[in-house]
Order: sequence, then C-alpha cells, then structure tokens
Amino acid sequence: ATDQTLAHVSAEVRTFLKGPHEIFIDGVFQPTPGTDRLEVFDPATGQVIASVPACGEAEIDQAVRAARAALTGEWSRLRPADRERLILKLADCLEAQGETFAQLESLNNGKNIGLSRAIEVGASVDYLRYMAGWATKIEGHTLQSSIQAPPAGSRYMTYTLREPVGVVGAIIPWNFPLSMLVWKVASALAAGCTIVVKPSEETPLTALLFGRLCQDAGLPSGVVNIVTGRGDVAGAALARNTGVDKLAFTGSTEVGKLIGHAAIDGMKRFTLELGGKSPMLLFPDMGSNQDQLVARLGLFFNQGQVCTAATRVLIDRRIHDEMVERLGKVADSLTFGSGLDPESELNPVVSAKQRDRVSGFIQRAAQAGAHLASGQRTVPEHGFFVAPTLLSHVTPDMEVVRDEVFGPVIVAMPFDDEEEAVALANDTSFGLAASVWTSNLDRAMRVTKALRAGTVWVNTHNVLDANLPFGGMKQSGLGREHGREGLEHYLETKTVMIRYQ
Ligand code: TXE
Repeated sequence: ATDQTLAHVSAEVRTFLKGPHEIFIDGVFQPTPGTDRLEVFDPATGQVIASVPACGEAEIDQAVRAARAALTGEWSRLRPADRERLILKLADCLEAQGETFAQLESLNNGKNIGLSRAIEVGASVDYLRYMAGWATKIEGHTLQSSIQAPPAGSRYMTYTLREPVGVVGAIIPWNFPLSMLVWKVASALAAGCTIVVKPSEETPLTALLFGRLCQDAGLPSGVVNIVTGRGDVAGAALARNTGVDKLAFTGSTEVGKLIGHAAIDGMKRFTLELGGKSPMLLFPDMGSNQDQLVARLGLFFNQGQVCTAATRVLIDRRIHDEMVERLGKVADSLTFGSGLDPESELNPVVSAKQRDRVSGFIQRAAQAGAHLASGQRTVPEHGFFVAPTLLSHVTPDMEVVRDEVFGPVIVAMPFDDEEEAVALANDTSFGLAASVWTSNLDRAMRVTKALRAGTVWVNTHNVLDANLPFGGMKQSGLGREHGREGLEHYLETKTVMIRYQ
C-alpha cells in the first residue's frame, strides 16, 4: 500500500493491512502456502493494498466440513439464550471496533466513510442485535389432526419443530461487503445454523477481519468460516458442495441463476437477492425542494452501486424539464473524492472493471441518442471514478433503460398520467424496489398497490430496516432477507406425530 493510501487510516487499519491475510476455518486463520493470491485495490488511487488467497475446491470443502462438524457439536448443544448472547457479543465487538471496520471498508470499496460508519457498521450492529432476539423466539405449531389409523381408539398429539436448515453457504457481493455478510451470518446463527462465507474477490478485507470478531466474541470453532477466492472457482465450489444445505446469494441475476441451478441439483434450499432497475415516480404534488434528497438518497447513493438504486426516474411531463435540470445540477455539484475524505460526495466505483463497464453504458446510450443532462465533467485522474450521469430523451428499448448498470447512471423519462407512470414503472424484467413521491394519500395507496416490486417507498428511497422483509419479485430474486420472513429461510420444518391411548 502507498503512503497516499495509508495517510488517512488508523494505526489499527495499517497493522491489519500488513497481513498476512489468511482464510478463517474452524476458528483459526490458516495459511495456504502455494495458493495463488488475488490483489485487493484501493479504488480511490488504483493502488494495491493487500492480497488474499485465491482458494478452490479443497479449502471450500475443508470449511464446509468444519461447519458441518460444528453444526452437530458444541454449537448444537447451546441453549437459544446462549446463541442470543453470542450474537449480541458479536454486535458489541463490531461496535467497539467499528471505526477500524468502517475505514477498512471505505479503503477497499471506495465508499464514503460516513456511509461505512452508518450502514456497514451501524446498521450491521443493529441487524445483529435484532436477529439475536429471534434465537429465543423460534416456534412451531401444535395442530389439530383428523387421523384415523389402527389400532382403534388411538389418539394423536401432532406438532411441528423448527430446526436449523444446516450448513449455509453464503456468497457475498462487493457493494455492501460487511452488511451483506452480516445479514447472512446473523440470520444463520439466530436459527442455529453454521456458515461458510465466500466474500467478493474485490472486497474481501472486512470479511477476514470479521473472522477475528468471531474469535473475540468467543463463537465456537467452525460456526463461521470465511474463505476467499474467485467467484467461478471458490464460489462455484461452495454452490455445488454436497455438505452445504442452503445457499444465500446476493449478486448479479446472471450468477444468481447459476446458483439456483446448482442449488436445485443438490436440492439445497436457496435465497437469491439479485439485480434491479428500480423506478422512482415523481408526481407534481411531491412538494418542492426535494431534488437534493431525491438525488443523494435515491440516485447517487453509494455511487449507484445499490441493488435498489433509483435508476429510472419517471417524471410527470408538467415538471419533467424543470426536474431534469435540477437533478442534473445536483449531479454536477457533487464533489469527487476518496471515500476516506468525509467531505467528498461522489466516490470511486469499486474497480477498474466496473468503471469501464459503467462508462461503456454511458457511451452507448449517448450514441443511441440519449441526452446527457449532466455528467460531462472530467473525473480525477487516478482511481476508478465515473461522473454522475443523468440521461434524458431515452426510449424504453434502450439498453441503459433495461439493464442494470450498477453505477451513477440514471435515466429520466416523462409520463402523462398515473396509469402511464405505473405501466412504465412495471415495464422491466426486475422487481426489487420502487418509490412514489406524492403528497396525495389516495395516489400513494393506488400506486403502491399497482407496482410489482419487493419494496415500495413513499417519499423516500433506499431505506431498510432489520424488521422489514427485503427481496425481489421477478428477475430480482427469490425469497426475502430481514425480519421473521428472512429467518424462515434458515429453518426447516419437522412434523411430529405421537400416538397415545
Ligand atoms: O457480480 P457477481 P459482479 C450486479 C451489477 C454488477 C454486476 C457484476 O449489475 O455490475 O452484477 O458484478 C460470486 N459461482 N451486481 O461481477 O459476479 C462473486 O465472486 C458462484 C448486483 O461483481 O454476481 C461474488 O462473491 N459464485 C448486486 C458474488 O458472486 C460466483 C451486487 C457476486 O458477484 C460465480 C453485485 C459463480 N459462477 C453485483 N461468479 C446486487 N444485487 O446487490 C461470481 N460469483
């Protein structure tokens, strides 16, 4: 790592960066001599800051075996209240070391340090505490039955038990590396499962630091295991490993389908949280001076690298031109900078690959006739920056309107009435989220019901809560995370029937 990179981080982060960065299996960090390593970058400078092992089948299998042994070992004998206490301990440890995690995340992912503190750390601490409570509240049912079976006079007591689904394989993306890990780990532990986590090759560092947290919190060995590697090697090995009972994936729709196929092959349970192309519907009665909120919260939040990002802004024709101009101005006012600079407003995207991918979308949209209502600024020379870009005069069939870009690229489209707004909003293969901006309660009620999306916000966007189910319809995925519904995916149902006289 360079001096420029290290100047803005704490002594703890500097010490961590010196390594060695090893995988975490069965409660210990394990060297992997002879294994290739993957370079890890600081997107703000483009410099290499660390390297992690590029693991494969053997290490994944070892981790799954450790998780399976833990499932039937000490972990299974703990009381629910003990599991709750351990998850709460994890939360306390994360909170205590929050600044180290936040800085490391901003350094590796590029995101603003304020966002890392509030979401990656703050919301993760809340999430752990929320899920900890569920450990003691898992319940089955007693059921009435109409059984008629010999011997005559038999009576029956019937009930269901909720049991941990088993070993979970979690595959994590790079846009919210720590949060996505915590969502899966917290749910798995609350349910009594054990877990193997494969972080994204772009952002593996906070995941490895999380291994230390598991040691600090006194989690029994093998309950949480973390193995780094490439998606098509380590990720694919985890997806097909026969010792895994459930796959939890967040990432692209394309890879999500591969995970789904692998899951079905092994009859594993699975949840998929995939891409989106979420609409934001702006009605004329939305109230004035909301352009800052709309742009910062919905459009350019985390550089648009959010599965729920409002990437299609649908605007009533009467306010369309004015709104496009105002949003374009906000976009052009955002200051570029390293995520470690708290004053910066627009940070780099995660990688050179992602910068090039996003820039390709912008170029092709401009060639296809879209107008650039912003985004013609020059970006900082070093690092993986993309100018926030608002495109108008787009047509529904354009690639930039249909595909997930996953960068600060937004299209604006006009509509004439509520019916057309809803039709445009639903004209997508995705169905993750949507937002409606209006002060008319009747309209808000009608439109929220008509939208096909897993989450619909009214007068806000991109806001989540541990208690509220989160996930997508259509190509945006299967199943839900968060809340009771999220926990359900980590549980199996066993029916018990007891005959008595
Ligand atoms: O995602 P991948 P990438 C979307 C977004 C982005 C695009 C590409 O549109 O531009 O995906 O990003 C692992 N078997 N989202 O390439 O490949 C991989 O190692 C098993 C949306 O980074 O889906 C990583 O850990 N695993 C999104 C994880 O899958 C595999 C978040 C996600 O990577 C694998 C991220 C394979 N064959 C990207 N191939 C969201 N919805 O939040 C890769 N992986």
